[in-house]
Amino acid sequence: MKSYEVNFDGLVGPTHNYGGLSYGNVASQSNSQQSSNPKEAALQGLAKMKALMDMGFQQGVLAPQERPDVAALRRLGFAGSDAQVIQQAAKEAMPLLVASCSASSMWVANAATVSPSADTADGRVHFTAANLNCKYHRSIEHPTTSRVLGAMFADQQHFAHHAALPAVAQFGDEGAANHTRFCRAYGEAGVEFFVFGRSAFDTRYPAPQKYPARQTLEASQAVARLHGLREEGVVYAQQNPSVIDQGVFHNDVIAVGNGEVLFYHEDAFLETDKMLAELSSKLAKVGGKFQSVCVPRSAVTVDDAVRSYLFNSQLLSRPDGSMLLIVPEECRGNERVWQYLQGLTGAGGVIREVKVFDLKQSMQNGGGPACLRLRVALNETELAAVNPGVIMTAPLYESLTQWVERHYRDRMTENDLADPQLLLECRGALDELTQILKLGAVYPFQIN
Ligand code: SUG
Repeated sequence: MKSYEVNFDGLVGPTHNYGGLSYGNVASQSNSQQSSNPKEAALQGLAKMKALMDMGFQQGVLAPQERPDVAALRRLGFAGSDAQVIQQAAKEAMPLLVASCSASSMWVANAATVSPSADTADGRVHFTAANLNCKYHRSIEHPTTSRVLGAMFADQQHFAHHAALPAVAQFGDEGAANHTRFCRAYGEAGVEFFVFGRSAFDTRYPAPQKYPARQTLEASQAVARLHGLREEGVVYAQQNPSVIDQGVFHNDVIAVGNGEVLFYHEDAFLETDKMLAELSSKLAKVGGKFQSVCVPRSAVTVDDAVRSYLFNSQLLSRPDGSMLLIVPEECRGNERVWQYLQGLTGAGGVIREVKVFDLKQSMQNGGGPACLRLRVALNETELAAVNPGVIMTAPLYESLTQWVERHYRDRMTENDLADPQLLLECRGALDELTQILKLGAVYPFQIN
C-alpha cells in the first residue's frame, strides 16, 4: 500500500502580531512591539502550501484559533460583555491581552506529537496535543487544537487522540518540534526520536542556565507510552543545554530529519556519538540504513543557525530517493549558511536541492518552514479517512486566499488588539473558515 508524509501547515490567524511573548526565542524578543502584517503572513504561508502541493507533495491545512481568547481572559477575572473584557484587560493588564491575542497556533509543529500507525501497538495513528505550558500564550492552545485535530482526523478506526499531558512544568511538552521519525518508507515501522531539554526528576541531566528548557524527558516518555511505541522503536536524546542558552528553544531550530536522514548541527546534542549509534542500530532492526549529515560549527555557528533558521527547514523526499530542503529566505541572507548550502547540494550527497521561501512575517516571531507544519505519515486508507476539507487543492488555495484578502488587516499593533471590533472581525472570519474547511463547530464562540 502507498504511504505518504502529509504536511499540514498552520494557517496564520488574523491577529498575528509581535508581542515579545517568548523568552528564550531570540526573534520573538527582538521584534517585540513592531507592527505586523497579518494578511501578508497568511499569504506567505499559503504560498508555501501551494508551492509544495504543485511540486507533488501531499499538503493539508490546519485552522488557526479564536483570538482574542475572551474565555481565557474571563478565567483570569475580567468580566462583563466581551467588549468590556477586552477593554478592561487593555487598561489593566495589557500583557495578558497581548497573550490572549497571539496567533501562535500557526506554529503547528508544536500542536501535537504524531505517531504513524506502523509504529503504534493498536495500529492507529496517534496524536497527543502538546500542553505548551512553558508560555502562557501557548498553554491556552491545546483545547482548541484537540477539537480541530478531532475534526480533521475523526475516524476512530484509524485515528486515536490523547489529551495534553498535565499542565505543569515537569511535563512540559512542545509536540513535534522535538520529535523526529526515521524510517525506510513512511508506511513501515520506524524509529521515533524524542529530544528533551531537561529532566524534571533526574538531577543527573544538566539543565540550561539562562533560557528555559521547554521539553522534559518525562513528557516525551509519557507520549511514547500513550502512543504504544515499542522500546526498540524509540530513542531519547538530550539537547545540548548550551545551545538552548543561545536561543535554540526547540530542537527543530538545530536539527531536522526525514526518512533515513538526520541533518543536524555539531553542537545540537549531548552524547552525540552514543545517540547516532543507537539511531543507527534501531533503524537497522527495521530494515533502514541511518545516515547523518553533520554541519560543523567551523562552517555554521550556532548563532548563524539561530538567525538563519537553516535547520528549521523541511527535508522532503523526492521520487528518486534524493531530498529537497525548504529553507527560509534568511538562509540566503547569511553568507556562511548560503555558502554551506551551495557546497551541500553540490557534493552529490542525499540533499540535492534547496528551495527558498519568504516567510518573514512568521520568522520575525521565531517560526520558520518547519514550525509551520505538522507532519502526519499516512497510508492510502488513512489518507482517504482524513476530512477532505483540509487537504490542499487548487480550488481550496483560491478560496483561502480570497478569504484572507476579505478578512485580514495589513497592519497590526498593540493598540489594534484593544479594539473590540477586532474580535467581531475574527469571529466572522473563523466562522466562514470552518465552513470552507468543513470542520463543523470547533471554536469556543461556536460551541458555548
Ligand atoms: O513558541 N513564537 C513561537 C515560535 C514557535 C516556533 N516553533 C517551532 N520551533 N517549532 C514560540 O516561541 C512568539 C509570539 C510573540 O512573541 O508574539 C511565539 O510564540
